[in-house]
Amino acid sequence: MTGNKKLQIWVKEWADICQPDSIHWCDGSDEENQKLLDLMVSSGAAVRLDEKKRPGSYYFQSDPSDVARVENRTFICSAKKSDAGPTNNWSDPQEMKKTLLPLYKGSMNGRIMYIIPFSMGPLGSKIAHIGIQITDSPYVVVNMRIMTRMGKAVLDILGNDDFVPCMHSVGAPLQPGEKDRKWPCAPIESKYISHFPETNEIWSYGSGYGGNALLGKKCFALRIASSMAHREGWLAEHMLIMGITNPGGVKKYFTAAFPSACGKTNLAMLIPSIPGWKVECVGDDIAWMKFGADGRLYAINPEAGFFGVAPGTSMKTNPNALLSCRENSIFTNTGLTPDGDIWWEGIGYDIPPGTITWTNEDYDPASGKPAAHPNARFTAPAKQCPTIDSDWENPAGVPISAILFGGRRPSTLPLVCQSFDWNHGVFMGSIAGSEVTAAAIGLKAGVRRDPFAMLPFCGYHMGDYFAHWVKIGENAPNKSKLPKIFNVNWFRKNPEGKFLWPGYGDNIRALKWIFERTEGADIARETAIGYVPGEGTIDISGLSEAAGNIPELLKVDKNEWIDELKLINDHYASFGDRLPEEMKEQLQGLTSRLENAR
Ligand code: SAT
Ligand code: MN
Repeated sequence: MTGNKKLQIWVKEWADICQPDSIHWCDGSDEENQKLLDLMVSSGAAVRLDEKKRPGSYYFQSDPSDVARVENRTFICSAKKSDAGPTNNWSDPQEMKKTLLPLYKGSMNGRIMYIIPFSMGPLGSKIAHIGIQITDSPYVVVNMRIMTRMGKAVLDILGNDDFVPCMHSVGAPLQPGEKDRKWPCAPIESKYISHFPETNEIWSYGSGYGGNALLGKKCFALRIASSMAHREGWLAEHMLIMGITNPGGVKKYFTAAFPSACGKTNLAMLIPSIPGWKVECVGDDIAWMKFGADGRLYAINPEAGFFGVAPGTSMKTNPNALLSCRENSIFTNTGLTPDGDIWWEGIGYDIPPGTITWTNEDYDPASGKPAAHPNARFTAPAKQCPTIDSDWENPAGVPISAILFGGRRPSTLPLVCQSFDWNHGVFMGSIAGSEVTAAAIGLKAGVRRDPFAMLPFCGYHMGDYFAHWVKIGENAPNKSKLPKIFNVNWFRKNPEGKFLWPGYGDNIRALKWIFERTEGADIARETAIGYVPGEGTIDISGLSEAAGNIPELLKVDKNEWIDELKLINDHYASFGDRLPEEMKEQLQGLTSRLENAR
């Protein structure tokens, strides 16, 4: 319990509305965790995995209607619609609360209301923030225990201070005597993932899955935190944080933002293919950054775990991710093998006979249905990552030397390119995106812009967000100490549609060039779009086939860029008068540099 008056009142108010059978304040202990897991095993919601194969780990299957974040049911409820901007679903805050209150009324009948105190970031860090989540899902509690620092210690640190209230219900009250479902949730049309950025509140209803329900992650650490950061002058970003050490023992930290399906977790846990280089992981998804007393930008990973996409993760593609979930982990919507282990497509070995699919059916290759849902996830403690950085819990954060943006671009964007300056780097972030095929998104094919990889995660107007990044550069205590900004593209293809770059561990070759550029090395060639590697400056030692592709990978094609300008103009038009002058100037600058280019 707590002496915090605001917290006491808040919990009482919600208990009166949701009418749970009882209230449980989570202390975060091993005993509590085990009790909840045992409870879910005995109710049939969870399967305990084999103690030898997967110690301390559990398996869940969600409802087939509740398998991912629901962007069309995610709302930013600012007083003015214009403050949510063109990239968010908006609803009036009062209207949204009027819609939701009747849904929450009695929504916890027959259930326990759990109170989860959690810290995003190392306990006591000046960059960290505390949230309290109310939930009626024990699955959420055991996941939040991995993904955040959770429990009594957080209440002790909170004292009488303020916190971010995160309200969650799966929206499936039980009648007296009614048997619970394996994965309770509400139908899609009554799911609401609502954010009130002006009052720092989150109201989530109807879903038990991932970012819809583990409210510390996308809802707090990105949507609410980005608007707090906007007001307070810091950065809350959808970025991995990695440490990179050269053979001489010099260590630097980079952050990187990529749209989904670009291998962000793989990059965070990369195993370098060049001898002597070392990459360590601070975080794989979110970075909170503030200037330190020395004028450098410092980043913390607000999370304590990985909520990673399982399919495609193998000892070949990402051994460190696979090793991170070797024990004490939670698996959701993977396949379940007869010997009590998990399996998914792309795990690197054949499916054991008798495997059960995520929909709880016998796996049948003839059906064409996968064993694991494509968005199946592992929840694993970050400290179990073999390459976790020794400073990953440093409350001061780690000093950032470079910021990377990227996307899947089969053409146009070179392997790596450095911005001319901070605002040009902000421009690079603002036009980031991936080229998608029509089938993949059910929309028209083309470049899907995902500025700063924040499209579904920015809690306010995206144009104001660009302006905020410009302001961070302007107000930097020491401009020469700002991180350098780069764009990378691992996905360039030849005209036959074959990837030119091997990716994975060989991405260290681009990271090495970036590392050297942050030290001012004279290894760049100036082009209309920025600095690209000069001839012979990408380390190709031990790189067989792809070495011959380097000229193509570094090509800046004027005609492709003239086409790109049209697309950028369309993209920018959507931000109307909130597009900062500085970004218009960047676009103009690029246009005239291209016109003058040979
Ligand atoms: O489900 S989450 O939002 O936590 C993960 C993701 O969609 O990237
Ligand atoms: Mn993410």
